[in-house]
Amino acid sequence: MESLERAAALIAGAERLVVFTGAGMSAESGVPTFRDALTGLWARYDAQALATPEAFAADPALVWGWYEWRRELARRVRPNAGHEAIARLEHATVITQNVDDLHEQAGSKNVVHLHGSLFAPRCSACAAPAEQGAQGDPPACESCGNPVRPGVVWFGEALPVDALEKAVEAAANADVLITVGTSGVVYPAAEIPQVTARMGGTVIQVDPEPTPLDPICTVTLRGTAAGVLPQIIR
Ligand code: BV8
Ligand code: ZN
Repeated sequence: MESLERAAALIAGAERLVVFTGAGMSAESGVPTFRDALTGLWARYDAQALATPEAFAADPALVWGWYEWRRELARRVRPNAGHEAIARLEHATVITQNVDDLHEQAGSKNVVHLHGSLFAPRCSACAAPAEQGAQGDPPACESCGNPVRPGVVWFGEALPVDALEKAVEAAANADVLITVGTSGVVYPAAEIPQVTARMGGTVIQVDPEPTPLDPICTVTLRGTAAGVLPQIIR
């Protein structure tokens, strides 16, 4: 059976479906992936160096400015046909590494953010949620006066325990997991599809490039999120 047909049949027959997404999911909405060279003002920076507590401590205004730029971009873009196809899977658990809200904008209800969100800035000291759009580079916390930080998980930081637990449980119970647009190099997120495979579930991958997840995938579709997902999600 041709791969697209095989993937569509596996998805249609799935009882406990999980969709695991990375930056490639948002690429066709106009959001640069982590590995795309950072554009324009940020071209000379490396995302992995900027996305750390050390970078924020060294230069809060620079790191805050980068996230404000990404938040404004995320606010302007719209879900693509891939997000809309996933939103048709009403009972699926969507586990995303992305910090945009495109799955929610497309209508997905059960979205787990492993790496936080651009839309949840919080105080770097008392963790009080901060007003989006508060003035300052970065703004000062209204409760304790300390700097506000982006609400994302940086390299070297632990993932939110509740999100990780929910994701591992969903992946362990899944009979089918679709992994879309992730390079599968960042841990522990990259474990998620591997948990499904280890527990005997079927993994379907959608990515234009080879990834380290290839060996655990029953079906790999070499294409893009917006190009492939509407063909396999009926
Ligand atoms: C932790 C939020 C410990 C921030 C992100 C050495 C070996 C192994 C591990 C480590 C190591 N040294 C350090 C580590 C741990 C580290 C890690 O894994 N490092 C990697 C680089 C080796 N992990 C951590 O630090 C994690 N924390 O381990 O904490 C701990 C434990 C307890 C207590 C204290 C501490 C935290 C990691 C989270 C970092 N934050 N994002 C922000 O957004 O700014 S990670 C970020 O990059 C993304 O969220 C994503 O997870 C990751 C990779 O990005 P992808 O989504 O995969 O995107 P990428 O650009 O890489 O690839 C795009 C893919 O899409 C490609 O495959 C491409 O082909 C495809 N594509 C392109 N276009 C399309 C497409 N697909 C479909 N359609 C298209 N159109
Ligand atoms: Zn505070």
